Amino acid sequence: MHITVLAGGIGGARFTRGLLHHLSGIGDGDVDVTVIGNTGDDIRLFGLQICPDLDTVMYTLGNGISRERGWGREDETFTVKEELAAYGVAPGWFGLGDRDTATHLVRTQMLAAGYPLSAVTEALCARWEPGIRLLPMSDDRLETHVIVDDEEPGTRRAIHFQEWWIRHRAGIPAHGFVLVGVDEATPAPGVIEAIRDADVVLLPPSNPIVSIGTILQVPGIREALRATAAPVVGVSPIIGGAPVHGMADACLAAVGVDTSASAVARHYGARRSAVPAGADAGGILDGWLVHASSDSASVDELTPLGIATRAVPLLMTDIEATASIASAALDLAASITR
Ligand code: FO1
Repeated sequence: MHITVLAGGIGGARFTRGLLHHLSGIGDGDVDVTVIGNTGDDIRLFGLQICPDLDTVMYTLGNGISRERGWGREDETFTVKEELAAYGVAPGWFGLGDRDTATHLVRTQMLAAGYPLSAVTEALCARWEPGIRLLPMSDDRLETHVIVDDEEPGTRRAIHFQEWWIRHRAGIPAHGFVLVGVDEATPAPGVIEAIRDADVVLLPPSNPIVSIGTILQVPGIREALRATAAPVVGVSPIIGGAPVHGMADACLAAVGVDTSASAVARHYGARRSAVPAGADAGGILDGWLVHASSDSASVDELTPLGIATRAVPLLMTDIEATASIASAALDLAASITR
């Protein structure tokens, strides 16, 4: 059985860890999991190519993640960062860890030698053994930039997503997001096949705009999701009107989507309508999990739209709770017939 997961950073990594725990718990050895990772968060800093969401998935599943931060390495130090600051080298707001820097050095060196990002990611995963196949959404260089107000009233400028996210804590209004490089980008090798040949496609509670939404912008990926024979089931990142982690509400507001479990599902859109049954509805979702019981009303709202919806506890408080969510997503997928 092939399961394909489209993941961003912390939420996607935690969900996938629970999915693997569930699969090992039911002794389902003949299941393989492919994670298609978001690379829109990538940033070139101090000459290093940094891939936050790929590294967060790799470190989380490889047990090297900082449990406290959810990103970067356990037992981390920041001496290089301090020394760069002593030289007055900007930017000072990015948390560049020393152990993490080794990952960026290997990646940058391999990219410079001509290896594509997918080969680099495979090489890095050889050390971490995440238990999944981790594919970047594209081998092409892509960056999410955020449109914010400039000094002059009425003027705007673009800043890198990481500056908006880390330096500004998503606290300055975003007027939109631009995926720089997207027009020339193609999916990385294996990405389309992983969606086409999947038995189930899962959308974990990652940021629907700047993580999963970014993956969907790579030419060919949305089309592959709409065409796959696999049921596509998502997990709401919004519980009771608020994101549990991160700042998805600021991202949703930027694109005019309400911060609710229902609004996110409608944003993804139903793949097939309920009436007339099976007609193309233009979206990518077949199933959706919402939090019981704060969002149970979404079930009656979304089901008539063609999105099979169930309410289950969605707080990923520990690996057992997360495994239960993954199990519920797989059960929902199994109940969805083509
Ligand atoms: N997130 C922060 O809030 N502060 C940081 O200083 C920071 C540094 C960082 C370094 C490497 C890395 O892989 C991730 C890092 N993150 C940091 C998370 C990063 O901003 C991710 O893009 C977000 O978590 C969104 O997925």
